[in-house]
Amino acid sequence: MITLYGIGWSRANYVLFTLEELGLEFKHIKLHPFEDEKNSPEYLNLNPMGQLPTLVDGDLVLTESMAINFYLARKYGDGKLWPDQLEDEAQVYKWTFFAITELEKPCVDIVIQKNFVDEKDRNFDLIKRSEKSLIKPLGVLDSALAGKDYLAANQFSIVDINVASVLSYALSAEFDFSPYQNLQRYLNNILSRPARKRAEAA
Ligand SMILES: N[C@@H](CCC(=O)N[C@@H](CS)C(=O)NCC(=O)O)C(=O)O
Repeated sequence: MITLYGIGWSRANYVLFTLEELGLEFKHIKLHPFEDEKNSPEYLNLNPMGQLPTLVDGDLVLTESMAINFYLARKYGDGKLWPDQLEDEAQVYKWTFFAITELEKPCVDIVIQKNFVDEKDRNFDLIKRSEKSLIKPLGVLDSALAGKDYLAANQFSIVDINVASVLSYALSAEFDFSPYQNLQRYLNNILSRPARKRAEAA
């Protein structure tokens, strides 16, 4: 039995997308990142960082959203979300690490400031710095997607879930992707998948 901890709008959304894409049954415990329950001794026992998400699958307790997605894709994908060739697998690692090292922090900072902080307390400098820091990596990603629908092996895979999910934070804060036409097309395509829609409703 699979259990996922983490409310849908937290980074648990990356994992929900994967679980839905694979059609897996799971129990969803909607822990909230800003509430105390995530610091209960029971939860800290699973995730000593007191963060979301955490996945429990039988005896395995796994934290770190991207590691969880890699695990699910390899264990349950049956060839579906994980490319066969080593060279394509390398692209899965490359763009996933790119997403969490170059894109995720500014995207999360923007969404927190714009969607969770009252306008009078909003850190506009942080928003500006975050938007600026996205210009170069988004340009690189946009170029990599020229003439392509997916980031690895010309097929939908876990890396598309990972990258599009990270960028969905910026989209939800109405970040302007119009200078990045390839990326905009890509995000529309990946984030309109039925599994993503079901994940958003979870
Ligand atoms: N690197 C971790 C980050 C997890 C994380 O920061 N989660 C946020 C919610 S999106 C959280 O739990 N924040 C509450 C806290 O850090 O106390 C992952 O990808 O799983």
